[in-house]
Amino acid sequence: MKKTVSVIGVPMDLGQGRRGVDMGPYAIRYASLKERIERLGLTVNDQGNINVPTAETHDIDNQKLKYLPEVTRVSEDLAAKVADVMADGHFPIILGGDHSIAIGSIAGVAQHVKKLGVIWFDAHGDMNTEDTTPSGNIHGMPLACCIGIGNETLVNIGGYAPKLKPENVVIVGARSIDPEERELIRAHNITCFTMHEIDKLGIAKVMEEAIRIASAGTDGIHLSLDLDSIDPDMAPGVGTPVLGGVTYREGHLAMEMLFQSDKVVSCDLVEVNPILDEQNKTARTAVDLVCSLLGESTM
Ligand code: HAR
Ligand code: MN
Ligand code: MN
Ligand code: MN
Repeated sequence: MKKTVSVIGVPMDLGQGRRGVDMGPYAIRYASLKERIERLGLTVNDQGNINVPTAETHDIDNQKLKYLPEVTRVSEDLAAKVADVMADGHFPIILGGDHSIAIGSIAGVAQHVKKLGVIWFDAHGDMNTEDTTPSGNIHGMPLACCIGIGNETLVNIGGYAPKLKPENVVIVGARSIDPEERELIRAHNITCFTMHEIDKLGIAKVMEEAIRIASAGTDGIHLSLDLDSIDPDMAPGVGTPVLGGVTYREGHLAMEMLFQSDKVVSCDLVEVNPILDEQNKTARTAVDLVCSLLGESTM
């Protein structure tokens, strides 16, 4: 585990349709992110926020890729910032914002860890492209972009593509996948552990497999943690809650196993929407989970 954590906020709400997710970075900081991580003996370097344009000051020109120029600009800025802190030897924690920010964060991480695995903790697959999207919301597309499919501009953020090999990508916690998105997940041979597999095999077995697949032939794992993976009882403050999610304890065991693997090099905490939340519960869940990822509850 690296000794310095760099926190980068991305108040992005242009990748989806509901107001408030741009306040996610503030809500997560308010839930004592820095203090909690410092208690683990790590140094926390808060790098502030990436500048994100205000939705009201821009028009939507493309209904299949809403706010594409704005999302592109933020993704490039974020990729550069993440690459910078990785070059300093830090562990980046990127605070969303909606999940479209993973296009930029993974572009930055994969510049340093060229053979990168990803564990995508999410109720959704985020594997749509401009041709399959039912909404035009870019937060439903970031995983596709990272494996090199979809809009060319988004695929080439950071000036290179693809960022990931599908064989090192694992989705965990899925329970809401669009029909054409499912076809893409299958066609690209991405491993997807839905809630069905978690129920049947148990989270320990699922994570053991997920870590094995994301580690095979790679030099590190990026965790992209969408808080809607967690059941709405502990994570109600998300734009697209889906019943029947990962429980609080399953989430913690998953994070603890990732810590013990010693493979994780970076992580995203995304989709926290304080307007939809109950007394900042979702941000507190996010902080609890990231502390387990960084070694809190193991001996
Ligand atoms: N699959 C749907 C779409 O593409 C919904 C995506 C949902 N969103 C997220 N991302 N919260 O995980 O629009
Ligand atoms: Mn530094
Ligand atoms: Mn997502
Ligand atoms: Mn999701």
